[in-house]
Amino acid sequence: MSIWFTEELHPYYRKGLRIKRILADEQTQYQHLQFVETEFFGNAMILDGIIQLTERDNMGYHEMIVHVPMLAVGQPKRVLIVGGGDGGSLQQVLRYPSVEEAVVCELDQRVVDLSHEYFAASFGDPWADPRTKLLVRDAFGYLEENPGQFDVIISDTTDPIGMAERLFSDEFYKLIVRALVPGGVAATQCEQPFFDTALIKEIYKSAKALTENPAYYYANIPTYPGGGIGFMYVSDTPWENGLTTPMPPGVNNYINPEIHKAAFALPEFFRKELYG
Ligand code: SPD
Repeated sequence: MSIWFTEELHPYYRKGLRIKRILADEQTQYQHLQFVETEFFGNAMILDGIIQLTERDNMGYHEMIVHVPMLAVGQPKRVLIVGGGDGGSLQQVLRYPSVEEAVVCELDQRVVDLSHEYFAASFGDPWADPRTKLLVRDAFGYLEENPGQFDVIISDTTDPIGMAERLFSDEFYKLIVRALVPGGVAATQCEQPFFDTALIKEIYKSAKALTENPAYYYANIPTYPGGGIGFMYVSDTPWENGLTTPMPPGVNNYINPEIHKAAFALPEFFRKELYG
């Protein structure tokens, strides 16, 4: 018998994964949290019916959301991850010997606890690293309290639905840029060019009003709608600065210098929409 999990983030588009078994299924204080073992993609985390990551293809997401801003800065010391309670971005951030502190501001402790259990084989235990500081709280207040503090900020969030909607607002981008040191870089989860063109244009407008060199880039992740997801690079520092920075110690499974550069090349329909 086969069991299929079907995601319907958009009312006109569905995708499915065949699953072997349900590992955890609970309603937390904030959301419906599920972990499943899939046939092909390893363990997966699902929030409110939307696939957040799988063991097999998360590297495209985590390596790209982390290394593009980190390499552009060069020697990042203080890093903030907004969301990211699964530990995947944190694992990549901690590869940099220059990092002195990695703050993770995650709202839902259960995401951290269950990811620790079900993604241990993929992410190890980044929470045990002495440089890690986990804050279980809303990121808005934390950003407000910490202007000019971070070399890199990574917004590793869910989709803009319900309480996460404001993580895609102009107000949020203003707070992020305010929390960066001069020349610091933020990279944010910024949805899908086909399905979310209008939203991405709005976010680019905000980023452009706040910084000199924002840009959109993309990664292939088969389990996300449309087979991939994009990121907004937000900074006065050009992303190209990162092309000549050596990769941190450890193994990459997605990013390499060619992918790094090519990720900023956009399909023509979308390039025109975004950059005119
Ligand atoms: N449509 C799915 C978008 C998921 C983005 N969040 C991923 C979290 C991985 N750390």
